Amino acid sequence: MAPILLNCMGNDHNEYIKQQVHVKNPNLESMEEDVLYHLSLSTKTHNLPEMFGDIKFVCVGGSANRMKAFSQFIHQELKLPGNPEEISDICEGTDRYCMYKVGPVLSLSHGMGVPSISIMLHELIKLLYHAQCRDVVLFRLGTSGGVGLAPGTVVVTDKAVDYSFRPQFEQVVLGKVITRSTELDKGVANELLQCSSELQNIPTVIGNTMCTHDFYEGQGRLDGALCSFSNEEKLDYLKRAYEAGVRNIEMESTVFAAMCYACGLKGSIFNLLVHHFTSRTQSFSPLCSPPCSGCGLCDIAEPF
Ligand code: R2B
Repeated sequence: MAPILLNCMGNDHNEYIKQQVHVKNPNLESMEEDVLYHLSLSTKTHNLPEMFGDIKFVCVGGSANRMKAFSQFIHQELKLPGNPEEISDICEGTDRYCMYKVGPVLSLSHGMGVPSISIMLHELIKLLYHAQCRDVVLFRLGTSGGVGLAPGTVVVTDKAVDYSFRPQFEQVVLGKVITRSTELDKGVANELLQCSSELQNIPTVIGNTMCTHDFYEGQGRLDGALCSFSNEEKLDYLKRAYEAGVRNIEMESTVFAAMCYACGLKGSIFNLLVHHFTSRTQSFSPLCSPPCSGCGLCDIAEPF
């Protein structure tokens, strides 16, 4: 048990426990050292409570450059002292992920796809636990493809769903499939929607986000190195996804939601749509907001 907990007495005890970051692994208690290998940090070589104990918001996104730019933006927004250009990468000992801390905000990259974000999340959640962080909210700020929505729209995720539109994440553990809930924090999602209503020119909707394990065939694209279906079959699948409430497709949401939920963290996801899926062959369209009707793709971004 973290030493700080031993001092916690009285009526606030339950609230205190609720706000803590939980890990669901009894083995961690007896380990002399926990090496957060892909973050290039360790409980022996770094004072994690001192470095990270004040973290309240963790923002994760796929690209290293984008998360650096985001941390510089937050630095300016929070009017922190120092030069935002000089913010350094805490994980510079590894080139797997990057991490920037600006006041109470941590900004991390997670790469592409479930395996990549899952490794980062294991180590991030242990980091928050070792640092004795409390009352932390995690956001995934992603890019994705829209279903029946124009590029430039932001989708705040209601439910993160799998390829069959089910709100669950399947993990293979010791050869068996374990199913975990992908419930996200409704309060944070509503706050995000509320904030977006105050921003002009950024249409924002709430909807289900489908997570796939592949960018090409897995998302019904016709332009990968392999394609085992027709355009009609693709459109039929997208139509069924739309009817099940899916408004965008990406590659990380279900494991993000499942790990946040299992560890008692408030998790929320919002994705900018950089393209949509109703085009005949192309994966990408320019980011047209409002729809330009000149790129040949925007005009078919209507709901089915
Ligand atoms: C969105 O963009 C990436 C694929 O281009 C992937 O990480 C995702 O979810």
